[in-house]
Amino acid sequence: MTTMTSIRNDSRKHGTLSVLAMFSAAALLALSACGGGSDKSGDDSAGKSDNAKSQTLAADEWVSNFDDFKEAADWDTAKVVTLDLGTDSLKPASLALVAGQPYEIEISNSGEADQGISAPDLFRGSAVRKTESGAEIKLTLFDGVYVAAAKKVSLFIIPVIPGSYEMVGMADDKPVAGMTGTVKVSGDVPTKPAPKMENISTAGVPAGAEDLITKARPTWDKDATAVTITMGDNGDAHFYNPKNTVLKAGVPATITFVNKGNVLHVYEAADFLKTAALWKVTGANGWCTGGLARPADVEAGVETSLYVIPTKAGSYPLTDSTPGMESMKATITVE
Ligand SMILES: [Cu+2]
Repeated sequence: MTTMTSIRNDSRKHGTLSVLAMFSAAALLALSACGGGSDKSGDDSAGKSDNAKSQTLAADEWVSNFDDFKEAADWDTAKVVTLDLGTDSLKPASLALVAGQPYEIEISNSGEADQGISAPDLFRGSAVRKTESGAEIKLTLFDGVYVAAAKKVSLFIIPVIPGSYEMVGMADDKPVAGMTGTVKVSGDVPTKPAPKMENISTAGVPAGAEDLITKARPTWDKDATAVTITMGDNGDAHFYNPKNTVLKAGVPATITFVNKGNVLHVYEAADFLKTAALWKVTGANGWCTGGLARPADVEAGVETSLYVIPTKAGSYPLTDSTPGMESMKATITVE
């Protein structure tokens, strides 16, 4: 499987899943909805249903080329929309968005406890760039955004597939009765770029991840290996400390990246993260749950924690491929 290996390496180099996703998308073009202009696939049998599918989000589909939307968008024109998590209510209970338009959804929590929203269908049908939760959090196919009491989290998102999507208010990992809302995405499916719809199984979330997390969550604090990886810079020398972090397969791990340096550093550990079940990634103001973690920026003075369960033994690279950061090389070893 030389081809697969080279694709994987390539995707790691670029720091995102997009290369891998695009290759798979090309192969699946004939089978999946791709918006307008997909006729050239030459597969007549798939043509008609493609069109219908491109108007609504089919079960188990997601916008796999989210990165194309992120790159094409002019984020200076992002519309700011606010959503408050109040006591037992979402304010407003309905958000009206337009497909293809970049948004910053500013989610505040005026309640007294930590709360969040779960909206996995909206996220599947959108290109989600990131959240800013007191740390940059980049997740693929995640399900929830949580905000600490009295804090704010920004969600940078481009809705892609029009439709009506449910938001469910969450506290203590449970839906809050009556705390529901709707995101109505109007307009047409964008064509530049056009969405590449894939089955969610192509996203690379390890099989059984959700069950592993559900079982581990109640006793996480007691069971988890807590490790801190410091990111630093000393003149031209940039580094992670320690050089090797050892985890155990099947044992929950809370990995905290702390940037004690003066400049922004990135964690890239795609090969490791593809084998890890993910509970959440946290910043000072909130966190996001589920899916697959992608490389993210950690600004000077910031810390972020990844709650994961490694599932596969191996030695995995941790790098920052930003030019000038070549000295940032470390290893995550799973025994
Ligand atoms: Cu760096």
